[in-house]
Amino acid sequence: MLKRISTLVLMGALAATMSACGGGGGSTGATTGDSGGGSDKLVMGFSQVGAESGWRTANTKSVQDSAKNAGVELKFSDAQQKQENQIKAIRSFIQQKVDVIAFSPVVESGWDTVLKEAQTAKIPVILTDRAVDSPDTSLYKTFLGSDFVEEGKKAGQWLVDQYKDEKGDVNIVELQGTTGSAPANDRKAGFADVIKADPKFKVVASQTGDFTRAKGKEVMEAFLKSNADIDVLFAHNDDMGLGAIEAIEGAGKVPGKDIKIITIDAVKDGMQALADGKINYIVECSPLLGPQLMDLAKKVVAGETVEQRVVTQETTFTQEQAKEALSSRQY
Ligand code: GZL
Repeated sequence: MLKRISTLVLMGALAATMSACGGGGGSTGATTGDSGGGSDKLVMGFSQVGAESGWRTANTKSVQDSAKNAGVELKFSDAQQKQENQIKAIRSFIQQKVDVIAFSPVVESGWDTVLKEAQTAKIPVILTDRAVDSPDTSLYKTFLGSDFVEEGKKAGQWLVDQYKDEKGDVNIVELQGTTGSAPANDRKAGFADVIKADPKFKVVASQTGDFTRAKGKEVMEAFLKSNADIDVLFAHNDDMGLGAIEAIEGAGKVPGKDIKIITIDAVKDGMQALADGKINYIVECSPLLGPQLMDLAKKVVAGETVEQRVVTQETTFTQEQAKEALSSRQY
């Protein structure tokens, strides 16, 4: 009997040790991924915004493929664009004692409490893709993502250059990204900052399309009904621009000609529309953050100092450049 009890005690101790070392094992309900079971792999809890756009799908693939290539055990959670689901997932990662937490915050505000819980649990956090507006930058180790203000400025500058000889008003409608999100706030600000140079540029309507094709089409239909003379559409992502194209064609107008269209992302469908002349200019926003994320995670877990801000490199595309680039696009 004694032998049996001692064996059980030993097995219990072994199981406890295994679950502590890699944060493996245990189902959280909110996440998917390799159950692991205490391997010595680095364990990352990743909370993704959702699957709202082509960009997001490509970003998810980049993170998942990079985790596999880097030998990182990934616990992945899709929040369906709801902040409360991201907060639940982060709490679940804390309970599982993962080695590092990474997430793309769906909106900028409301993260301090849960990030403080991660800090108390001594689990480092990496922001990827989108930022938070907390003044306490000790709550995360680094922010890897694009400069959205710069993206908005590039979109505005193209418009200013295209219409430099225009004498009359240039009526612009704007499809904003998800309300409260960093890309929506910053792209809007960057664009407005550039076009304010000339009062002929008038934003006659601006509303969220939530980064989705369906909502972009719905809002553009409303814009077309309430504005007789639209010259330009600025859409914060390709997907809303593609939805708007359907609305513009449904109204008997020619996208890219009757209404010039500027979008941001440069996903394959957007680049195809640009090559076809239905979109006029795209500012790239790369979703391929996976490799850099895994590299940063390993450094952070090893206690190395990393830059507080890592800006992804990206470019812009005209119609001709899209025709050349299409065949080699990764997303
Ligand atoms: C930008 C990213 C945005 C994309 C959209 O980094 O957060 O969210 O521009 C996506 O396509 O939905």
